[in-house]
Amino acid sequence: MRSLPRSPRAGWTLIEVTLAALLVTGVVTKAAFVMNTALGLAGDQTASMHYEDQARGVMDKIALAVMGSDRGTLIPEIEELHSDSIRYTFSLGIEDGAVVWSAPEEIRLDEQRLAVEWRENPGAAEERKAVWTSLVSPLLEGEELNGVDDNGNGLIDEDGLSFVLEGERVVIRLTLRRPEVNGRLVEQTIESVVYCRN
Ligand SMILES: [Ca+2]
Ligand SMILES: [Ca+2]
Repeated sequence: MRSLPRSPRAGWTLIEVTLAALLVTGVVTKAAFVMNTALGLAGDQTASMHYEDQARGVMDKIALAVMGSDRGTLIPEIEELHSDSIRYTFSLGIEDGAVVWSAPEEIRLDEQRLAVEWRENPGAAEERKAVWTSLVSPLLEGEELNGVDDNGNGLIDEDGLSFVLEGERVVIRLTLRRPEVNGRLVEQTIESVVYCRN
């Protein structure tokens, strides 16, 4: 993200500050909302803030990767369906008049459905991988595996990490969760809409 140029005048008006804040948050997280459930005990609120920070950090990494990718290289290509993984490549620049492409990369829910994994050259001998979080919920907050859209977001039985292509937009949804000592679940859900740069 680029920082906004400073105003030559002394101080910003409230409207300017509000617009700047909207622009900055809007670049990465166009439509973000956080839902908290299963809260109530004193310690839960602190834990909730911790997971919100972590969820935002992971979402920022995913969103930046998708924003930097080339729209035409995204897999899956089918629109409107949710997927628990996304593959992409991005331009490294122009050399001798031709675009030089990156190695393929993938962000996915791992096979145990607990971690967000980033992989470069997925499945190949030279695969590199990193785990971005291992606190993913198997299903998105409020969703149960029953063939019904329980949380009312238009998707049926969507995973704790999901990608939906809608034209030029990619909608990313993520729920992190951890059972607390007393057995209560703390969940944090973030939804971001990003546009590919190319
Ligand atoms: Ca749903
Ligand atoms: Ca369901």
